[in-house]
Amino acid sequence: MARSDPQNHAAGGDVEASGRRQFLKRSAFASAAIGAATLPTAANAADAAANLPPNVPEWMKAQGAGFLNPPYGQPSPFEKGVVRKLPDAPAAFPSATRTPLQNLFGTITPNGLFFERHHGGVPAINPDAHRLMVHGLVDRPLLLSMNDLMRYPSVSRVHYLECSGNSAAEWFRPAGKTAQDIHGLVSCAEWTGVPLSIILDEAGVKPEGKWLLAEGADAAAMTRSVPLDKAMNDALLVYAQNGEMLRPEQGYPVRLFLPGFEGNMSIKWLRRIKVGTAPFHTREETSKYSDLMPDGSARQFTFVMDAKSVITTPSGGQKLLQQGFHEISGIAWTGSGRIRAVDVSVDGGRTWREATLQGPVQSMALTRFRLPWRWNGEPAILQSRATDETGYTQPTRSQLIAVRGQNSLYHYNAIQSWRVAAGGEVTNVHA
Ligand SMILES: Nc1nc2c(c(=O)[nH]1)N[C@H]1C(S)=C(S)[C@@H](COP(=O)(O)O)O[C@H]1N2
Ligand SMILES: [Mo]
Repeated sequence: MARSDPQNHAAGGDVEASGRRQFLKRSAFASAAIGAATLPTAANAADAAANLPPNVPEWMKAQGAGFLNPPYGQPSPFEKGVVRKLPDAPAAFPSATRTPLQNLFGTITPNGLFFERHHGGVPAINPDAHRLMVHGLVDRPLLLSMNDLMRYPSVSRVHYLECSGNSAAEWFRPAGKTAQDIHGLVSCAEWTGVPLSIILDEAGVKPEGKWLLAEGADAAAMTRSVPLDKAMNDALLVYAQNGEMLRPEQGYPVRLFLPGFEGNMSIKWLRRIKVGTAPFHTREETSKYSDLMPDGSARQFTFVMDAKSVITTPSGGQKLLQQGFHEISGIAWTGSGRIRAVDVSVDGGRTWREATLQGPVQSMALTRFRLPWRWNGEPAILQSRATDETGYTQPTRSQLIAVRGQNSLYHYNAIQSWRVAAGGEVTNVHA
């Protein structure tokens, strides 16, 4: 089939994935108007043809492989290019890896591809040796083992998580090449855990308690202040992700999860919650995670992530192999509830069409959008623009910069532009 060159796939899984979609469409529509089949490029094209219908392929003539040992499943070896992106330069200390958004489907990020952001590396924590302490302005301080925590009533909810530093390099120039480079610090999962309100009620927050301090058990001792309202409303103490216990890199054995808030506040490896009267002004909310404005003032406690979207197919680094039908598809999200609409432009924002949203559209979760498109082979600029249930619409780059200036790093949510060249190559541009 089209997937005939695994080396090429490893180097640029996005291009190859686009080839695969072409192949699937050809299969579905047989020899209809979609376009002529591309022959495999492998040297052994004759062998490949011998495995195509109506012939019986080699792999039907012998017993298949046995079970894996260790018996934890892995993707097909032909998908080996679909991986988290490590930092470009080997760093003394690990910082972040990015999700290959252009290779994913639907809205759930597989656990092995969920982005990572660590300020002090990943601690190795034996859950039996871990405790969550709840203290400060409470009637009954708690010291909870994982067994204690997991006895409380639990919920499962689908939510995205985005680092507020996502897309930060785009403040200045078109820096990233792929959706993974530019938007890969967002992922989405089904989280399971105990509502924080249950644990706070158990401890009994005193009337003067208004803010929490949440602290992680990593070398960074990542520490943030959380308003009590948020803690009582929808915050979770999460121990499972997409049906299995958290991965070490996502905060095993327990993390705080604050839906719709900047990722930094969802403290991993959570060891301590202290109730106080006011914010604690920790390092991570004074020197970092504040936004320097054009007038020299700094915005602090910018918790809610504004609406954002990106077209993942086609996207930077991919190549349209032929003219004619292509499905434009991408993801949209907002920290203010549900996505209400996504508009798509193929002419750099002059005209817009409303995309179809894949339901159910869940609150503070990635939402998949799709729009059919016929590419006439001429250069095009593809954009998506998300509007959320509050009526807020994702800004253009110039609208965003007009308000925020270019002194800050966090909370870049401008409309992304992908240029499709006449040859089909897709690149990141600032339109
Ligand atoms: N204890 C601890 N919690 C942390 C961090 C950290 O370095 N240490 N990084 C934060 C940041 S900046 C982000 S964006 C998210 C990333 O979560 P993930 O690695 O599960 O994607 O975790 C947050 N929680
Ligand atoms: Mo982050």
